[in-house]
Amino acid sequence: MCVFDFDQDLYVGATVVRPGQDPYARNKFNQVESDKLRMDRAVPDTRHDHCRHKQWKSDLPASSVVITFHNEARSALLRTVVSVLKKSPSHLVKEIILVDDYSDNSEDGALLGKIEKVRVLRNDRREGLMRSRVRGADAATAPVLTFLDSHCECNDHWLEPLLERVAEDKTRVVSPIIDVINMDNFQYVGASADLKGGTVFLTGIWCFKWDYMTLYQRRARQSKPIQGVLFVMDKDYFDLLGKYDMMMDVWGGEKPCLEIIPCSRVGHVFRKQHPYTFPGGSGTVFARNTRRAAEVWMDEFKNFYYAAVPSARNVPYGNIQSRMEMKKRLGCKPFKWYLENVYPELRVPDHQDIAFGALQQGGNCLDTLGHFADGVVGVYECHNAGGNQEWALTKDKSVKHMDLCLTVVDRTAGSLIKLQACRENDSRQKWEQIESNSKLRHVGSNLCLDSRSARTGGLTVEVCSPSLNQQWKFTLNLQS
Ligand SMILES: [Mn+2]
Repeated sequence: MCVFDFDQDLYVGATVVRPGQDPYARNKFNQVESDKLRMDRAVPDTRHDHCRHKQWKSDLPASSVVITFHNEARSALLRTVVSVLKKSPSHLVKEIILVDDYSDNSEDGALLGKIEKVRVLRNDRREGLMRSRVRGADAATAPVLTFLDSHCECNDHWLEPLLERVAEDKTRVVSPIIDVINMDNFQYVGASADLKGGTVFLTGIWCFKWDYMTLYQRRARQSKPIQGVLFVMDKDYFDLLGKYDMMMDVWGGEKPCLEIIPCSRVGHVFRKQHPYTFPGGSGTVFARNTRRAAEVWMDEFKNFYYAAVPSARNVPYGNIQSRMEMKKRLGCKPFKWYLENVYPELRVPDHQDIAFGALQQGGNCLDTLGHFADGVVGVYECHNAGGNQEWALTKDKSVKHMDLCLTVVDRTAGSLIKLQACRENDSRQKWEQIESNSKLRHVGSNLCLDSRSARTGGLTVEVCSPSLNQQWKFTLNLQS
């Protein structure tokens, strides 16, 4: 059946939220708002201007789109499928493989099987995201695989630039810029706050960024990993990399190199709480996967991972011998090489650093707010993308962002802290962590870093007290 003949009202209507029911209960996003939308609703073209004039090759390899889901809201799943069909040149989508990971209602997936190009596979027990994706990949018949989350909406010409890159170089794993679909009102908003660092837009290459983000993010907000919302790769290359572990790594936040293609945009419903659950609990699975990834790929840098996630040391990670052999067989470069050549702008802690990363207070982080020398500092919602929220406490007691240091210009309680060029032996720039690394005290004045005036002026120093405004935690304490 042509996708536009599909009876949306019948399909979605069977699972609507009843009056009195919590619209967030089932999906952790507002299902009522999702259900209201037409399956082929228009979304704004969020691409950069220069993308709109580009001509994409038409002789590209076709792709099998693999969408895995478990108890997904029907309206969201349907929009995902429809947007793939509507926004892709027909000859480039060979099939859409829906892998139903044992949803409560098998009809969620089965009914969609009537739509053109859609094939439905159903697991007979919960397998989790990774094995489900591998199952879909094994069933795929096109030369290129596209893995897609089940609550996405593809934007204009999303597929061509991705396929073009993979056609050029089969060892590429590529991804679009992920736009945000608001989980409360389902507005299609634009690029994710996590990308605020901006480097993605300029370079298009984002290797190891996810490792970095998840590495810090995990400790920073105890959150689930950033999932591979969408990525595209050559099927043979996928098989070569040893599917299962590869998938684990991708999901766990680790991959050899993922390239962002800025002219490709896909919207995704970001949720604060990921409802996708795993046998044994996602925390355990995730810890195991990331520890495996760290052990296989990160060489001596794995120590930063353990510093960020001390409890990971106690997580059994199984046998990694075959992974190490694969790494050798493929001639992978050491992690240090990637850091220096592929992602030189990533700052990793150096031997001068005592603490590193974001300086957190609840969900907020110390932020330069884009200011430079003589500017004040404030707090902003933590985005875990480094940038203006990246700080280090060094052995010579400075709190640094690049070559700017937190400076106490006036040693009286209530005075604003300024960013100034770091100077050796300037007592106005000396700080230490006190009370189990939970506060930052200015050494010369014995006053503490405080956020009480963050909204009205900026961060200040105040008489040290048990106030929550003075609780700060670095992502990574290397000497604790
Ligand atoms: Mn998702």
